[in-house]
Amino acid sequence: MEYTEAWLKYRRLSLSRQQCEEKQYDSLISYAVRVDQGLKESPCFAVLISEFERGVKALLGERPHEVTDGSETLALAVDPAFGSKDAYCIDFTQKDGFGAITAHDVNGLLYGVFRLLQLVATEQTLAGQKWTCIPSNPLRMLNHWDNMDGTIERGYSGRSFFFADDQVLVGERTRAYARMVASVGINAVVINNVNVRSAATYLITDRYFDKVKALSEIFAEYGISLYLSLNFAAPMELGGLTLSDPLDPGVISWWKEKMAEVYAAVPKLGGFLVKADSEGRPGPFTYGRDHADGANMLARAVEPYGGRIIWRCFVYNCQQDWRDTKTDRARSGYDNFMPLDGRFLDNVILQIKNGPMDFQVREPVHPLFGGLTKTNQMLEVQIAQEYTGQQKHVCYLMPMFRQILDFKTYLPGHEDATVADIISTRALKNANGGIAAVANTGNDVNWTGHDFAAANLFGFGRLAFDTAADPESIAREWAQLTFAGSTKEAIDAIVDILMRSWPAYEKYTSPLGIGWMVNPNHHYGPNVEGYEFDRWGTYHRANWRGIGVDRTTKGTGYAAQYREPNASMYEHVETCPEELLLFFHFIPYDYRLKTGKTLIQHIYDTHFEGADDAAGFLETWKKLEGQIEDKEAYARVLERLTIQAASAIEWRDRINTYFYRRCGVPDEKGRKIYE
Ligand code: GCV
Repeated sequence: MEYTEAWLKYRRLSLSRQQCEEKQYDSLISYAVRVDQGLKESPCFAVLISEFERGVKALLGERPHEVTDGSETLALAVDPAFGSKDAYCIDFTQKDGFGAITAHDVNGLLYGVFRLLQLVATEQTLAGQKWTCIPSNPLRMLNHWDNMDGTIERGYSGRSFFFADDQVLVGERTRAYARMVASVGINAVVINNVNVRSAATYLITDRYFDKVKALSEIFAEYGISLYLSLNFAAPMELGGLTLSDPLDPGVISWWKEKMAEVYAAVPKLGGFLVKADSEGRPGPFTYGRDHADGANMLARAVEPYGGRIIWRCFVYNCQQDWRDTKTDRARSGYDNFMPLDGRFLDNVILQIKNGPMDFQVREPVHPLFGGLTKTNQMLEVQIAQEYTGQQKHVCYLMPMFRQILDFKTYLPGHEDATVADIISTRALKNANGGIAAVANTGNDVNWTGHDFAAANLFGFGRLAFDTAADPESIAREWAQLTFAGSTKEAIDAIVDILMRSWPAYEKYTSPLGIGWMVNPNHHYGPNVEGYEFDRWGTYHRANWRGIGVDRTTKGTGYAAQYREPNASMYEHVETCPEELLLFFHFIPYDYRLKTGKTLIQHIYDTHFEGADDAAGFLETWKKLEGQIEDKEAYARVLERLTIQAASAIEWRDRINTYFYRRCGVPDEKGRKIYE
């Protein structure tokens, strides 16, 4: 087996005929299609019918047949009057024994089919039930950081299945991938790393057009638009120009011609993702231009083809001096982009990381959300677990993402607007918006290295489609689908581990929002001062008195970037949420938290608790031996949980020892802390 079917196993149900009838599964067997002839020719239509037939056959043992004489028990219909783009409704309430999936468009029907199959695979009763699903976000995107040599930047699941040896790969796995991510509503995919170097710069040349086009066509069958990451210096590297100045007429016409060529060869291309002036990548700053100049120049070039430019706001000074306590990396996104609000064209979307630093286990929400009022915005999260255990540790991220999406921004004129309201375009009524995740897949047999990391891929799709979805329900559905055939006790235990995994990881790693206590470069494992004296702007400032970064008006002033009342909330120690206390304030070790514990005791306690939690996950899993149907998956998870339990002990001891040595305060409970 080269790869698993992840949550698309469709294991044959072991229900009696009567049970199937009670749940109304018998109505899936004869279906009619109510879709205009023109739409039937769309690339997605054949796929959705074959998915439907294949899924029902696998689950119920009988292949459904299409009827045209009005005798159907299920209707698959497209009705443009229903909902909005990609919306669908699964309705089993209308008349006895009859059901329907009605969708706004063919893509919506595909999502409806996948969802119906997932409902059946998890043995939900259809009779009398209705599911109306209108996507929260226009763009639901995965960003792969795959390099053309086959490596993956921050990849923890093997090598790329999009590239090897500077070639684009198009094969069975491409289709299996598209099918898998479409089944949870993903509609856009960037296949190459945002750090565009060497061969990847040539993806927009005829060296690769055939393969890129083939990929875009497979994706289109699953309702997915293909995007590419772009090298801002391409006019120099490909075109032989002496500069890439976005206001230079020669550069402007080079891009215009280039895009005409690209879209003639790959007409289905959705657009481009751009990392500019960040971590050594080229950008408009070199020419004294700003990011609106850069993004708009590209946006004009792709506009005739309906293309979009997704422009990242991860722009900061990565040559900082640790002695400088005024420059604050956290401020940089806002400082660079807030003055440009309103200057970006309609087909530009700013892609903003969830927090102001870089995907730490806990960060405040980026202040550009709620700051910007006239700009299309996308949220960028990371399911590749760069700083959250690298898919060796289980860390289910949907509870974190829900907190981010639910954060109240106090956007002027929309006092209740959350991040979800902004990116969905509900609050700003913008043309474009959505959510992107840095993807966690590779060519490992289970796609994601850790089998449990697939819950983040599945969950991201679900949450992107419905930002109000409940993380625990998502986890349960994923576990039931992926571990079909396992005992109920096993499914309950998996859900319990997933739901406790982010808090556990947070407990045994860096405390109260401070982040960054990892080994430099690869970012795995504890190293309390690994980034303390480096150039990356990632300091915790621990000394013998306390720890934390003063980001109040007396410090770097970062807290003031938020809208009120968030700015005041973060400014004051008393109102700052404690999980972010050290992100915003320097706190002495003897400071008493709301629990009554001192800061130092809190650090000791959480580190003992977190390591115990990780040990508990392993114990639970060991007890489930024989209850997980897929023996290979059982063994793989066992191996990862063993690694995690050992690593959590290393984290616990290093962090506790570091702080004990700093302040000399013993643990109140007298547990072993190494000298
Ligand atoms: C793709 C962090 C990561 C880099 C990544 C960068 C980004 O710095 O460590 O690997 O580069 O973020 O998001 O551009």
